[in-house]
Amino acid sequence: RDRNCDLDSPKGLLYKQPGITLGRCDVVAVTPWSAPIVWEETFDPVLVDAIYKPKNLTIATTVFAIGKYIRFLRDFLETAEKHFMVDFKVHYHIFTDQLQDVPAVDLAAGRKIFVHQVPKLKRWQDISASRMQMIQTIIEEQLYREADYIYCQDVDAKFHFRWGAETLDRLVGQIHPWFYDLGRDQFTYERRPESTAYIPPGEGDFYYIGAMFGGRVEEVYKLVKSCHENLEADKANGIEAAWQEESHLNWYLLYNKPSKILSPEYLWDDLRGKANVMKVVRLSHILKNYAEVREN
Ligand code: 2GW
Ligand code: MN
Repeated sequence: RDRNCDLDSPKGLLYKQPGITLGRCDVVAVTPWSAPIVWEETFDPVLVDAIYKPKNLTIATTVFAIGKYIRFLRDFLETAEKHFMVDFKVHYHIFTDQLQDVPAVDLAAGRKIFVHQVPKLKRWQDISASRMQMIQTIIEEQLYREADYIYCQDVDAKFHFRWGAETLDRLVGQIHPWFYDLGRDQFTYERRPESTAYIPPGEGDFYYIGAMFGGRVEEVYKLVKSCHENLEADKANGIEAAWQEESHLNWYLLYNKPSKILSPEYLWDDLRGKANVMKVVRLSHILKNYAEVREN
């Protein structure tokens, strides 16, 4: 297995010369620690595919479909087959309490579904937070051997446009679509110093969404292990962070800077219409009837 991420120069591939003065001027495409922020027109998809395809990578994606959320799984998978890492080996790892209701979806060659049974926890806060521990376990038991990259996603979303290899990197965070244009003082970080997810006023880069994080398997392992330990430490102290694992994820990514950041194109929210900075919507959270899907 090729675990080496060096970019080989693709031979004989024609593409536009990289510019050093032109480019998108309406968005920031690099962070102050020099990590790319990925937007349409900041990369050439043909070039990106030519670089990554020969590496024979396996990309795992985890998705949880517990209780009523099983209803979102078919659209997630069917649209992923059209737009998510097309022509790459993708292993979907589905965590559910309803094995028999996992839809049969036609998968392209080299793509597979693995189903893992998990219990249905009573509190929704525990359902979303328990993902950190379950992802840690699946990495230990299987993904260290079987995958190069792992992307962890919410199920209540649909793909609409290319979501491809331009997202691959060591440690990848996703800008939350509700906060991308706000100041750090408005981010819903955990603000109580008693929590291990505490972020003091005056700190913070972006508000990252809990619905998507990813990267090299060994890097995501460190992330989920840390978040899981901090969730447990808080529980032992009788405190629960404002947005559960999303708060811990934000703490982790503030002090362990991501090497690549995805613009809101990569996770938008149907509630928000379309924003001018966005030339495409690649994946969006669907409108859902919260009261109905969340009652037991
Ligand atoms: C049930 C009641 C209330 C909330 C969630 C659930 C629930 C979530 C469930 O019954 N079954 C289930 O499989 N889930 C999984 O958790 C599912 O994969 C879902 O996409 C994910 C997160 O829950 P969701 O989509 O309702 O959360 P969001 O999108 O409204 O919220 C964001 O903030 C959350 C903080 O806890 C998470 O960080 C989430 O990732 C964010 O998108
Ligand atoms: Mn969601």
